[in-house]
Order: sequence, then C-alpha cells, then structure tokens
Amino acid sequence: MPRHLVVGAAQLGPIARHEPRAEVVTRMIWLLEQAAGRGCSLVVYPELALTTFFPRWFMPDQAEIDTFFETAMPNATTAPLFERAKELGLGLSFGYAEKTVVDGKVHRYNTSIIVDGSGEIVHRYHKIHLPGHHEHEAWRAFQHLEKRYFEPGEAPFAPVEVFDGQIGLAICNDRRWPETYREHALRGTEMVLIGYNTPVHYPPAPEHDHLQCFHNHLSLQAGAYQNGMWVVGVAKAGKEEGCDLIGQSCIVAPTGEIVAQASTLGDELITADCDLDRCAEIRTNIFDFKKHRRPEMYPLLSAKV
Ligand code: ING
Repeated sequence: MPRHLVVGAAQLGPIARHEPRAEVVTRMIWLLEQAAGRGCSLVVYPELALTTFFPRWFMPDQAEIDTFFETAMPNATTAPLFERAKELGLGLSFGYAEKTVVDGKVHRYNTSIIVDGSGEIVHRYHKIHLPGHHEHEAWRAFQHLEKRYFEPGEAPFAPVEVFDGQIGLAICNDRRWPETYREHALRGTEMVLIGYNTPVHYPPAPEHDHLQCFHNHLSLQAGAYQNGMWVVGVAKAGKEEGCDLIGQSCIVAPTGEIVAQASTLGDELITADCDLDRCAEIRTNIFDFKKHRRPEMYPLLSAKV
C-alpha cells in the first residue's frame, strides 16, 4: 500500500511587529481550512510563524525581547489552531521562539514542532545553525541577531515516526548546510520540513542579493536529490517591517524536482501528494548509501576543523 502524504506548505506573508498573535493564528487557521479542503494530512508553516522576525532589531532590554517568546505550547493564543487542526484531523508543523526552564535554568531556542492529527506535539527541534551575529552592528541595514537571542540546538537532526513516515525538522539556515540533509537521511528521514525567513538583502555580501531565491531552491533541491528525501520549504515572505523577505515556498520530490511552488509573497497554500515510497527511487539506486557511500574516505566530514 503506497504511503501517500498530502502536504500543505502554508506560506505566510509579512507579520507586523505589533500584530497580535491572535491575528496571525486566524491567518494560520484560514490556511488550515484551505488545506483540509484540498485533502491535506499535514500543514507546514514558516520559522517563527507567530511573530515578526524580531532578530532584525537590536533590543537592549531582555523583557522586550521576551515579548516575542512563547513560554508554553500550546497556549491561550495558539489553542484555537491546535483545536481546529484536531477537529479536522490535520497534523501541523510551525516554528516559534521558545523560552523554557530546564533544571531551573532559562533557555531560549528558535524552535519548530510537529503536531500529530490528534493534537499531540510529537517532535520538537531547536535550530542548530544560528546565522548572523551577537552584537549590534550599526553598518547593517538591519540586524540578524539570532546568535544573541537564541541558544543553538544541542540535539542532532532526527526523524519522528508520524503520518506513516519518518518526518524530520530543520529551520531556515539549516537548509544551506548539506550536513543537515545527510544526517537526516542516514537516520532514515523521508521528509524534512523547513520553515524560513530569508531577507533579499544579505549585508555581508550584497552582491549576492539577486541570488537569494536561486540559493534557496538550490539548497532545498540539492538536499532532496542527494539524500533521496522529500523537502518542504515554507517562507515567511514579503515586505515585513520594511525588510523584503523571499517567498518561493516549495515542495521538492526526492528526485530534486519542485512539484509545487508559491507564486505570491503573501499568505498562500501550496499542496502536493507526496508518495513517501518514492525515496527508494534514489536511496536504492544512485544514492544507495550501503552500496556506494564510502565514509572511511570522508574522515573530516563531522570533525571539528
Ligand atoms: N535566515 C537566513 C537564511 O539562512 C541568511 C539568513 C540570509 C543567511 C541570506 C545567508 C544569506 O536563510 C535565517 N533565519 O536563517
């Protein structure tokens, strides 16, 4: 029996700095309803889906920074989303800024979760590759202070068994690193869900600004093909607080082909019927790791250099 997973990539347009989370949740539920109407079993939203991309600003006051974080999930604001998804029997994945206390110590992560069709959080991932910088850098048109506001994730990439498949998470900058996809694939992941907030302008290398959409798809498609897995890339898009973010959310097959792509910079649902067994077309042929891969020849690949 083929394992078909109908996936919705729910791209979000800009979220204003002071937009109430309840308003964003209403937008997310609107996309959820559309996804149900198109037979989806899973709906994927972007990185930091509940708020504006706040690492673009330097904020000296931790109390102000913490206004962008969630201290519980689900919570009063996101409960309607969890409840509606459960009523519809849909799974969810979305990113948010997580503030959590472990053994009396406060931790802040750029987090993404997977919620199954019964409303249970079955997987939580903390972003491993935090781009940007730690201190205010006045020369930049806008800041990128993920290294200041979040701790890097300390748990390796790994799938969870859900929706009759091995589903994994990554977040934004993770998608540029080949290690992300390879580690997932070596652990059996069949589909990676990746939300992103990617500005068109990249201050350290403005000569690459025109390549942002190319690099986005290049990374997602290469990761999919070279590891024989489905990749779902979901943007927070559009001009958000004066900062242009790329869109082009897409669903990529294990062959590297884009099978669905967003064409706006707003709230937009794209869907695809993903046959998870198609991973075998790649994993038992060109990239049959057992037959063809030679890890003894790559001793530096996970070494600290
Ligand atoms: N954003 C960007 C990303 O990796 C970035 C940061 C933009 C890096 C452009 C390099 C070039 O897509 C996040 N949130 O990681």
